[in-house]
Amino acid sequence: MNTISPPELIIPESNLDRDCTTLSRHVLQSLKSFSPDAYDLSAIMSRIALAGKLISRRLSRAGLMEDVLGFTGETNIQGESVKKMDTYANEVFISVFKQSGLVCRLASEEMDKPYYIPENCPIGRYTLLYDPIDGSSNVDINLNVGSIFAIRQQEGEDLDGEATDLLQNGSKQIAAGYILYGPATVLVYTMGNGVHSFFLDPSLGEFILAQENIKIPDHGSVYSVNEGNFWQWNDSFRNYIRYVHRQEGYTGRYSGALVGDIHRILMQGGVFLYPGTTDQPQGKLRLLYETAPLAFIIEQAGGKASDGINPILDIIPSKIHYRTPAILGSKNEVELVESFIEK
Ligand code: AHM
Ligand code: MG
Repeated sequence: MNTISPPELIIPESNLDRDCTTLSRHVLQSLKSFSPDAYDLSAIMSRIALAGKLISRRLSRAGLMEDVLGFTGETNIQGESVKKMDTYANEVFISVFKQSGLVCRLASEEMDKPYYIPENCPIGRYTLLYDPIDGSSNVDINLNVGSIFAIRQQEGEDLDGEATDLLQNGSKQIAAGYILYGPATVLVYTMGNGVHSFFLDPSLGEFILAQENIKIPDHGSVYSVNEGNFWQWNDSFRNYIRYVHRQEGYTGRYSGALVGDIHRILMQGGVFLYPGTTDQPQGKLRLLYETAPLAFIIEQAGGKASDGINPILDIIPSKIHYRTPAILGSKNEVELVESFIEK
């Protein structure tokens, strides 16, 4: 039989393959399936990527445009002043899922109750949980911020609109990740099969594979915590910090924006902490769209995520905006913090 041999390649195949490994292709590749579910997840990730591109574009022009920086004058369900970028980014995520037939319901830090996209609900049974702009106090000073997301299956009919089916532990997350808006825009995700990162190539407008199966080192020199709260913590955390101050080799790094701090620790090791305080015994961070997605990432990378006693992924929230103390990072560093906590 006559076969036509492929033309000789001038550019090494591996380089081209990598350049062509976009986020949506990677999702299909890593699910090893062309099933409808795999296509759904790939399409959902593409829409999240589009949200990331839109937010990244607006952030990069923020200082040049009217009405991007500063506050809206409103307060969200958490009692926090809302920034204009918070509102914009929240609406971007809703908008990218309109007419998608994919995500029926979205729940975010900026919305009291979940938002339904009715036209998607007959076929789209997924819920997107997200923090549209995390660390938004950094926006006005041109420092890094991030978006955090998780995808869960909608279970049951949610007739009362309270979304009680979401009040389950983190093992219900089908996928989770974050987008870091730094000098470059980076998207990191997991679907329970390792942690993978993608850089936004502005000339292509695509997220291109940067690193597969990222592993967090077991040890790391960085501890990342707001030490301004020192006198509001209980003794366990104060004693841990005193210990760290006396040890050689530790260094403090805290940007006030969780995604950047976690990304540093994912890549280089260390530990991030947001303990409970006297004013807020559960800490500041919310489980469903902040700590649970990041815990999924950290654990998939071989690290550990705990509230001091229980794994974050085991915690069952009592409400959508439920908060939890958080200790995330290298396995040995998280265990060191836990060793100071009285059970
Ligand atoms: P936000 O979602 O309202 O921006 O709050 C979350 C942020 C985290 O990114 C960051 O780790 C933390 O709040 C900083 O809080 P603090 O200023 O209390 O240290
Ligand atoms: Mg947040």
